[in-house]
Amino acid sequence: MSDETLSNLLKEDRRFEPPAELAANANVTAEAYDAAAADPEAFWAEQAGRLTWATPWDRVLNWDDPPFAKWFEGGRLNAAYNCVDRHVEAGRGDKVAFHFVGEPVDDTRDITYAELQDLVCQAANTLIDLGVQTGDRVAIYMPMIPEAVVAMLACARIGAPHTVVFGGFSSDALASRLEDCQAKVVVTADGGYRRGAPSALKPAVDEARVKAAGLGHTVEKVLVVRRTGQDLGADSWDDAVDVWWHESVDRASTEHAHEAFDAEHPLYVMYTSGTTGKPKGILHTTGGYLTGAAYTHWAVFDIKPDDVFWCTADIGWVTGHSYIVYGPLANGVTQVLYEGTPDSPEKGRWWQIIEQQGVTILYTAPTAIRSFMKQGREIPDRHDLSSLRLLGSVGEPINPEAYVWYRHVIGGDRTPVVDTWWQTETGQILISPLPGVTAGKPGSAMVPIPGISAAVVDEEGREVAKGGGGYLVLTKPWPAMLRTIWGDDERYKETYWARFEKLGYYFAGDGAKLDDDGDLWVLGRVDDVMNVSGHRLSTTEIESALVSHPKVAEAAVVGAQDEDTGQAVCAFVILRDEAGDGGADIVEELRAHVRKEIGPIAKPRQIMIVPELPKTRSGKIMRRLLRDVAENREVGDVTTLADSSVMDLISSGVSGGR
Ligand code: 6R9
Repeated sequence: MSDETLSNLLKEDRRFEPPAELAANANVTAEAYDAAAADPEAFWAEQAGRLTWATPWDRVLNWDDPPFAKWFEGGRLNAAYNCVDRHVEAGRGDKVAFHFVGEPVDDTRDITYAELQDLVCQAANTLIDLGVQTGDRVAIYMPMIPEAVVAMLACARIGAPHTVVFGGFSSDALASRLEDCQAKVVVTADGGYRRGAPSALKPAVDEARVKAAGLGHTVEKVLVVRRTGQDLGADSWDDAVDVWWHESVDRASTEHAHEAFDAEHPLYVMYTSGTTGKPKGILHTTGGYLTGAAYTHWAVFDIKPDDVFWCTADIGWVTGHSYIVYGPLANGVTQVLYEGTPDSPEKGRWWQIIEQQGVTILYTAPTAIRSFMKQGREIPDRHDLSSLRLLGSVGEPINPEAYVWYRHVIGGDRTPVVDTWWQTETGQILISPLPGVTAGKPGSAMVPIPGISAAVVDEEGREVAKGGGGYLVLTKPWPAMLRTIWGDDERYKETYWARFEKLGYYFAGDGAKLDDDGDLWVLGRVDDVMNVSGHRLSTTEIESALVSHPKVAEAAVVGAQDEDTGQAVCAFVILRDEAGDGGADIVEELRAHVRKEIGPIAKPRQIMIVPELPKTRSGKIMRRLLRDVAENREVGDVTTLADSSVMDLISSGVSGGR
């Protein structure tokens, strides 16, 4: 990308200074940046000291054979011990680890660290009874219930890498993952609750087991939590394979002597979709990953002992791994774990939970924020949200308007917003404001956190000047980085390291821009950049321009082939509830608005008003499917959509036009 590229940088001049009290007591101050930059390895070694090691490491980083990193070489530790037992040993066993809030109202339960320790030991003993040995893989396919966390920690405790698969994924998706990582055991539930009704999970595991067998892989045992008690059908139980959790884990011993594993012992495999071909199994290991997750959770969220932290991600997404399970538990905090959706049984459910549980830090995704904007501020306004002191965002670039709304309506203008950039592959937050240091700028992820080296570079890997745009790269290894793609070192090198091989940079696949202050704006995946009459335009920028219009709640922009201009801008727009149908001239009004905000070149050729947008479970818009609609093609594979009926709604109901 050249400098002319993405030249329509958002003109954002709003700044939000850290609140004085937060700044005065912040975990991290501005000095941390220089200290870490002077000696990153010493910095990360200091952070690794947050953990309890059975054997100290000999070498902080072994980068002799790039891109294969070894962090804390020679060190040994147990991740589950670090997340649970050591807090109990330190006399904090009575502290609540999770305020669990089930989907059925009133289905709540508190689990202390001491109780969590018992549960994890029991589950570890059961997994061992089922034949799981250190190094075996265990798949977890569950709703958002405490047993999902317990299962993950039990795996970590015995050194059996877990692979968590979204409960919303199909049996095909599950089968291919079971086969790819050769999972020996699956932990699941009869079902979970979704919008007030039980929704079965176990039948999908049965199907996946048959499909995996067809691919030549045998799953030996399935451990089943009884969550909904729903009828699973007569032939859904195979005594040779299926084991009830309440008949095994609940009866198992609460004593389990943990063992320390090598710092590079595999902790988990998390599948993430590639642009082509089969999903990539991202491998994370133990010592470096836990260091990165624990430090960033403490630093970016300014964690204090009395905080009540709520990360709304699903456990089947990397955000749930790093910021529900490993980071927060390593730091011994109290969290909310919520099973349900934001708007069931009523639209204010999240705000009610914040009020009831006294949540102090909320970490969620822009897609959720935009859907609350769509519903209007009256709903959160009915609740007392004054316990909140910090807000976080992850998953996509946050549109400046959504950022300001989040800060103002949810945070009462008291709370900093940390826009955190990272990936499944990076394991930990890498680029983010620090709440006690950074003056926040709506829409910008700001600068790399201490200890991280990132850059925006051109095609040749040269750093762009301030005001320029290009590719986001990481120029030095970091502790929670992926170690490889499970079973495919070549694909690992090819996907992440080949693009800037000579320079040894990690290619993140995101486009970014540096503004005149040197702050970073992530513009989305590089394949989301369009070329209109030779001008490079970012989908994110046009989407943010649309969202800044008072009638618009949400927008997705794609480039569709166009005979005249190469690509043309096509926008799909959801209106705010209070805007009704937007009025007869809504399409022209919005086209004019984009023209005014960015320039004539960005004016959409087509705007379609739609009721919903296709999204993955982690809230990312699947633009590939919208491109199919914009180019009048049959819509492609929808198996990773959170709600696969959305595409029918869009295809049948598109209105508006040129
Ligand atoms: C944690 C997570 C990674 C991709 C990443 C980027 C996008 C995530 C972002 C963001 C702009 C942010 N992304 N956070 N873009 N600003 N704060 O989302 O992991 O599911 O692997 O997605 O998400 O495009 O490359 P993952």
